[in-house]
Amino acid sequence: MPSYKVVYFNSRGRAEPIRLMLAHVGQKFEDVRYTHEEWPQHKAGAPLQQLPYLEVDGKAMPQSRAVLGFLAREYGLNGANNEETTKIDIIIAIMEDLTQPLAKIFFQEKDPAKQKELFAVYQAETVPKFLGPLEHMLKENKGGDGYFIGSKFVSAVVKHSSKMPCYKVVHFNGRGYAEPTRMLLALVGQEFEDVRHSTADWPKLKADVPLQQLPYMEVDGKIIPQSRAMHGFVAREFGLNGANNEETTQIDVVLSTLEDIRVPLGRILYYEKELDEIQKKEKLKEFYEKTAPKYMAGLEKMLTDNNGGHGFFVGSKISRADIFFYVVMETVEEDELKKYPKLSALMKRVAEAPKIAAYLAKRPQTPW
Ligand SMILES: N[C@@H](CCC(=O)N[C@@H](CS)C(=O)NCC(=O)O)C(=O)O
Repeated sequence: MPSYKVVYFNSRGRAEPIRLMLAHVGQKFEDVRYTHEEWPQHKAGAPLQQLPYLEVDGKAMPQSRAVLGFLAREYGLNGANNEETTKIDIIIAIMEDLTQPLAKIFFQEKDPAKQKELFAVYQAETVPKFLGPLEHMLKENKGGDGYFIGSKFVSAVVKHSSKMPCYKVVHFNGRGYAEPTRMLLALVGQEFEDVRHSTADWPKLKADVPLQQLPYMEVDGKIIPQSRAMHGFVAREFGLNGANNEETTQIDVVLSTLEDIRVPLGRILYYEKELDEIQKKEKLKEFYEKTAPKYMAGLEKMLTDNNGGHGFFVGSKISRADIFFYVVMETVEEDELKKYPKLSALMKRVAEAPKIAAYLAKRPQTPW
């Protein structure tokens, strides 16, 4: 019997889905909870210097989403086929879109009156935008009287036909959230229609788009929203998501670590519109000094741990992890990436893979 230990603070937070999953499957675990006073003395020894992590027989696994995926696959709770797994990924991504703005409202905004105002907008606009489609997805399975995914689940996402599937990727005219999916399709030689909406057209299109946001993908006319669910679907479909649970989990760890870089960087570069050029520069300096190094060093180590870092993140061929890495590093400053020799060399290896090189040579040049 493997021994499990969940390490986190004394709260629900990012550890609770992991604890609930272990409780649900009846797997005993040690529930380690650090106080905020204790944390500094444990931080350096924690993988990626953050919590939560799971220890399985003494081996530490970081990134809550990767841990949850690992357990779900281990206990058969991650869908019975690619369509079900994709639906699960869509639901998890919706829950993230639903909860992410709350951090900004309650942790970043210090003025209580402003908090109240932002929360009212959140309840009036964000909550229905995501809960409406979730209710619909639940009802699609046994009228909504069971769970999101069930034994009689008929895929609402994609139905396979015997002919070549027809792919369409819909986004704005930028790389952004759609680029990992476009690059994976290019890598496997699967043609796709590359639909790019202008921001000028967006207000009149928005109401008819799934979850009122871009990107989304169409496969044989069936819709897959949420970028991570999109590239997950493609990666599983074409065998680029790891050869076993260990490899798939390692890919998830890499993806989540890259998200820990991409999200705060994207916020500074694109979303915090109130920042002037000087403030932006200061924030970027702080990001590159304080936030990026632990994740970049963590990635360099993950790469080095596989074949000495001379190949790819997982196994012996390019996977979804390397493609996502390439896309995120396109927004990281070149001089910062140069500090990590193995990662820099991987960037080059991915760019030089023949199908990727052909795709990069012909894709539209856009600022983001
Ligand atoms: N979690 C979603 C986030 C998608 C998202 O934030 N999309 C933005 C563009 S990058 C959008 O559609 N913004 C336009 C709007 O909300 O009106 C994903 O990964 O696909």
